Amino acid sequence: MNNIVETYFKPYAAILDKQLDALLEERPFPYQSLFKAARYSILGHGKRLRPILTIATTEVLNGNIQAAIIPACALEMIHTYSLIHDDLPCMDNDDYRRGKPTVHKAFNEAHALLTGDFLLTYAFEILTEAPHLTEGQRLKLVQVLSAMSGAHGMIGGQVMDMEATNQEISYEQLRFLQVCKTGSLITAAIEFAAIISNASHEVSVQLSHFAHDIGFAFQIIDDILDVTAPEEKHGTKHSTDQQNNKATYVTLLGMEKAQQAADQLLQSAIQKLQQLPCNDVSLLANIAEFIVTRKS
Ligand code: GRG
Repeated sequence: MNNIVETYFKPYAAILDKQLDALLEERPFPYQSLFKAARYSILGHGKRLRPILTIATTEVLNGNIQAAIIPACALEMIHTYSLIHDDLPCMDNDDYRRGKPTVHKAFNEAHALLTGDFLLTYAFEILTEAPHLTEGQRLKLVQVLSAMSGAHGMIGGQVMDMEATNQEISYEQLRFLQVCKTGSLITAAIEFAAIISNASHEVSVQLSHFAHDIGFAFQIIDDILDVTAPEEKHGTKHSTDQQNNKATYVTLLGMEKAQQAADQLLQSAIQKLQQLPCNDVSLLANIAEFIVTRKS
């Protein structure tokens, strides 16, 4: 039984929460509502998959885990900003996220927009000051995060996703848009660890293939859960993809084939791990398995 959630996710989620709490400390600023909304959106909720992938990959590569904490927080800030903006009425118009009202419902639309903007800009600020890293490593982290979250990564993916609403798209179009939209930040999480650990070019490339497989599997399972467990996933009884009339792996492949595709990607990801020159890759294999077997 894969109990990686209890043994790894929960302890590191607590460490990440403590760090995020300190980074977003609420003080009597005249604009303190911004910090209130940021804290509301990011603290205490979410699986923390991306930051934990950075920490776990750093551990597998024998890197300095302390050096991975701030970069991991930066990733979670970018991820949270993307969720806040994605939930806005001009995009998916969702009322619930992470088991509670979305930021624009709990505050208002302008606050949600600005809170997302704040987390986006703050992520880069904290990266430039991240401890235990050289200037060169910080610069590479900034390069990777901006590339993966920008036009050729997450934002480009979101644009394709928006334009595909109410349209028939092919499996290949769906795969490409999801690799950009969802896969990019998962790739960034793994590439972060390679930078922090000074991994060789060959190891970085092999890890990016692993990241591709788990990112792809993550999205397929996300689509399955949208149908089978919408309440656990969104806090509502309805499939948001169906409501928004979006093509998903489930609508294009059917439930059974979508599950088979995720299982195959898990096997492929594990094979890639086994080719790494590392003593023990079981931590990453367990996280890959969690991605495919999770229930929310
Ligand atoms: C608005 C710039 C902009 C980008 C949005 C990634 C994204 C692009 C939007 C998220 C929409 C969405 C629900 C995509 C499906 C995959 C996904 C990212 C799910 C949420 O990630 P989890 O399951 O969430 O890791 P938690 O809450 O656990 O962190």
